[in-house]
Amino acid sequence: MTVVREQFLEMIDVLASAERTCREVPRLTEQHPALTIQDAYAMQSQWIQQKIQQGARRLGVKLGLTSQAKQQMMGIHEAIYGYLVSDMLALEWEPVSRSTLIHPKIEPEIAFMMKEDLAGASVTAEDVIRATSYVAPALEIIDSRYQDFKFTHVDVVADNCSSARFLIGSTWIEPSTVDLKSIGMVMSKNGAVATTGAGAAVLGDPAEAVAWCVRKLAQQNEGLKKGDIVLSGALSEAIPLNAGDTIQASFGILGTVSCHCGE
Ligand code: OOG
Ligand code: MG
Repeated sequence: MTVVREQFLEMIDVLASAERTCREVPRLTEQHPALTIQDAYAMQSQWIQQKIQQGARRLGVKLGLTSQAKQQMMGIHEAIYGYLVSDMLALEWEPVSRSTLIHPKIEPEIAFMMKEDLAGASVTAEDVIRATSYVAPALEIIDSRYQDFKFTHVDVVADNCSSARFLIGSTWIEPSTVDLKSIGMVMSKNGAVATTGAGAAVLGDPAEAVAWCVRKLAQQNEGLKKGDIVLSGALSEAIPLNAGDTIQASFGILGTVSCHCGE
């Protein structure tokens, strides 16, 4: 049985209310096994439109499952993308409130700031570098709305790829001046090393990952916009985030970014 578009609204309501009330919900595919990946991207886009109508602003795009570590961790072997909106932006000097989240995890990423629109089915990593004003260190807090943080490919796409919050560090570098592949990363939690990674973990090159995303967006007649922030995907696995934790990710020449989690 195919899923009709009217049912999307009900499913979006389930996810939106899980987010609002900080309660996990069953995976959508349990009740709707016929949902396709196209349905999931359509639903994601409808959910974001709803957030924008309710006053949020589009801030950019995020990639997910771009590293082998993350694909293995989640058992999904393809990259995914979702959208970033203004109520997801968190600041380094303000604690992130644990009680506004369900079961958050945090992961290190490289952010791209776009200086021009970029769209098209044949965009390359070189095009991405040319269209980027700066790269910066970032942390993403993911918070799947699903029970036990477990999902299928279709479920996670519909859930806007588990997006919850993100923070951008203050070292901004022109991308042509760094080799993003060879950037090393160490993420620590409360002073102890938690994970390590490298730029090359992100589909071989974070710029390549962003190019993949632009080509994928082209299938929906979408693209990146001037001013967009793009999170290119985690460089390592994500770690649980609890009240009282201080997380710092250091990216060598790309600087550091930190996050404190409050009650
Ligand atoms: C999906 C989102 C993954 C990343 O950077 O790989 C992601 C998830 O693991 O919940 O944001
Ligand atoms: Mg991520």
